Amino acid sequence: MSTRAWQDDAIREALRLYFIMGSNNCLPGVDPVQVLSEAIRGGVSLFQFREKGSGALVGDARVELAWRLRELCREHRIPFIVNDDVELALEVDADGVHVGQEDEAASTVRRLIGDAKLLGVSAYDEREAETAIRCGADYLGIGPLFSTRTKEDAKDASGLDVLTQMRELGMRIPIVGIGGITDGNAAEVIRAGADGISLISAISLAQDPFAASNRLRQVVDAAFAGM
Ligand code: 3NM
Repeated sequence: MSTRAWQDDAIREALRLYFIMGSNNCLPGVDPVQVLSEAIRGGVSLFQFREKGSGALVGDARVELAWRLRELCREHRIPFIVNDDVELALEVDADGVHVGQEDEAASTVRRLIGDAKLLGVSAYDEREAETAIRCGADYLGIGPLFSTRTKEDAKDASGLDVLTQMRELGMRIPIVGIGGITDGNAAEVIRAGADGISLISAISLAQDPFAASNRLRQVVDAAFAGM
């Protein structure tokens, strides 16, 4: 029997509007703490700290930002996930870790974080998804579904068929779509079989992160209500 602390239904609920951000994803001069605060107010249901790529903070500044965002999530009872850094996740007592295919192996991360924390794994296709499930993933991030300019080494967009096929194959694991998701395509992602949408720029680069996340949340909730 699984001893995992997180049940699938709670994970699905948390995945609805999954916001990912690092300081380098924000508009120049904008404070990431302010962006996350507005985004939570607008309806974000989970946050992933991804301080990665050109211009990312390093060392103490990175850890300090992680603490501030972690505290904000705790205050609002939003799960806080760290991208690809088990040590940081344990230091700030994050709710989980998310790894991609090029990061530390999912099975290793599961061993290091134990069963009390969430493990998210990125996958591009059914084969990667099956491997991630075997390695102990609690949920999958499937993408890029649409083209994205935010991830420097992103693969070509897969389109939505990959989600439909995973569900047809009987994969019941909680899934969040990623890559190029906006309020214009979010509903299709849900209808194709995802439990939620994860995104960076649609909120982090918005002039009004509250309005952007509020609109995205409404689109997702309406898509579920119509199914
Ligand atoms: N991972 P935006 S795509 C962080 O396909 C990330 O695994 C991806 O940013 C993957 O919402 C991506 O701005 C970037 O397109 C998502």
